[in-house]
Amino acid sequence: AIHVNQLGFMPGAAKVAVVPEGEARTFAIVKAGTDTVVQTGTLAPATAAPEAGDRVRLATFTQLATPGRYQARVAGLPDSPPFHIGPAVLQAVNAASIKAFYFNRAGMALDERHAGVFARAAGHPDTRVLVHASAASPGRPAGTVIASPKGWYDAGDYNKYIVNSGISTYTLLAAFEDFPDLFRAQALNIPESGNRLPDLLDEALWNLEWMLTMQDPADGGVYHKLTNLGFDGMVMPDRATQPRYVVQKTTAAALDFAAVMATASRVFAPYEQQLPGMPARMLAASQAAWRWAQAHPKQYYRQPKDVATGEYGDNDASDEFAWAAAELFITTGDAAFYKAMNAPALQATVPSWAEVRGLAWMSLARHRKSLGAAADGALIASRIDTLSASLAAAWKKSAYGIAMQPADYVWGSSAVALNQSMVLLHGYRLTGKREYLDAAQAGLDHVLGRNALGMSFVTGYGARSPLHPHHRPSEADGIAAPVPGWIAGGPQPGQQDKKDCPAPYPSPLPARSYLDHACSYASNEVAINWNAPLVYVSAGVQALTPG
Ligand code: G3I
Ligand code: 9MR
Repeated sequence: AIHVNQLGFMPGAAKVAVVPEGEARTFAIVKAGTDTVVQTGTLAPATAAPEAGDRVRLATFTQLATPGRYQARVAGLPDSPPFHIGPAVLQAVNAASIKAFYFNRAGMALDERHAGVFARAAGHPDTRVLVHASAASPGRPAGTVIASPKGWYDAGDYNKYIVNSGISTYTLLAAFEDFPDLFRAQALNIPESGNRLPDLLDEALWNLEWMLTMQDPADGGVYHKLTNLGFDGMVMPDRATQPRYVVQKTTAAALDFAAVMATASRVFAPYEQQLPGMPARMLAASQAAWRWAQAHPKQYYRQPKDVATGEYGDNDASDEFAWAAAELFITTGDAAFYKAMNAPALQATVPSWAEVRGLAWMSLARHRKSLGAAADGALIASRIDTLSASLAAAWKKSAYGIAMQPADYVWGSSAVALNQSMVLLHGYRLTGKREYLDAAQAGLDHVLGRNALGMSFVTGYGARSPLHPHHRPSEADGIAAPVPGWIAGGPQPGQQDKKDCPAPYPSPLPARSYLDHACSYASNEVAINWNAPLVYVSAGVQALTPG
């Protein structure tokens, strides 16, 4: 089959489809459902894709810029799924990818006016949360009851994890910092819509307010997670009523918290009137968490024996230190924080929940014009440019025309592609090198259908998208369609859920090891840290693609 981004392209975007190796040497683009040819072209030479076990050719039709609905056609193959070209093609998926966070809100009933058929009762008020023995302190001995309401459920499960909330919330705030006009004009139909705060910031605030409650006011330490002892069954939130605990303070939680609160305090600063005192409160919380981490630099997460939920464990906090330092430097201007980053020794890498040094560099790049003299502007630019160049080199070599390498197919591979695109968009903003923008577009194309499975991984978007994500509300709500706007983790060969799945995976190959079954938490779960870069990239491609 021919694989293509199933939503479509901005008129000025690079436009590519993937065609299996065969007799044909040419392709055509037709008006969807007709024989009207609007463009023809030559297929590129076939190249091997080890991650997918096949050989494919690229069909490039970048010149086609006339808005419309099209299909790619190659002799001997079925036409591709239809796609659009137009300036608004990404608006709906961008809005839906943010609305997904609203659908995962803890402690709030989703009413019909905002949630439509996905309306549901409130779950997890989290107003009576127990301090777990692993988190006990003199002021809060084990069994102390605290309130820690709001926030988003992490994923397909109903727990709330600071480390993963950190990168997710940051990425939404970063999208706002980079593309404010787009988000100021956006209406998401969430309960806060119309309240003089952009909807994206209202959504982020729902989680920031929860995060603030995860800090122990006595010492600035931050609990790693708020969780049941074990995972819930496949039930709606209001039926999941196991006791909830805050578990262990960790260095990673404190530093991710410090980074996000420092970021939030500058993003919300212009909204002081709407949120009196909030920016200052966030900055103070950030600084207290930073001080706690300085005093506890190696409190790594160790899952207690009686706790079985997600770990988000990480035995290296050096990148979290650097990230928190960078955000505190940007927000306060205090050169001591830049020093603490140890910038000359810090490389840039593609971000993930466990690996956040790249976030430091992206934030510095974004604010480079207003940083104090302490910051090395040339170094900042070179870190982003070097990482972008290496991603672009991989993109050029890859058979499917993406930056993804076989080893990038890990748990949450969809988000690896999108975080690569996020880096590349920064590279493009910084250098204007067109190939960075095109490589970023390719990552978006990958998750929207230009992949070996021919699937858009975003629920409700594209001709073929996941129907059975590992997402408790989607399974338990009695509605056939999954909750829309969620990106599935995507293919990866680990198959850690095999024992829980009645159906076998179709293939062990990295790019094909995927099951559209609710059992498959290792390939078909949804998660806030995978949706956040979808928000960023679908906004960035929209805002930055010229013409
Ligand atoms: O770090 C190693 C690396 O050295 C090695 O090369 C690679 C090879 O597979 O594995 C890496 O470890 C992986 C780790 O993620 C770090 O990315 C593990 O194999 C992999 O099992 C682990 O997956 C994590 C998964 O939880 C299981 O712990 C995912 O990243 C993480 O996104 C996921 O998060 C879960 C939460 O725990 C609970 N809520 C749902 C959420 C999404 O599934
Ligand atoms: O639902 C859980 C999912 O959120 C996690 O990512 C995953 C891995 O930690 O675990 C899922 O829970 C499964 C558990 O690990 C094993 N028994 C079946 C559970 C799914 O219903």
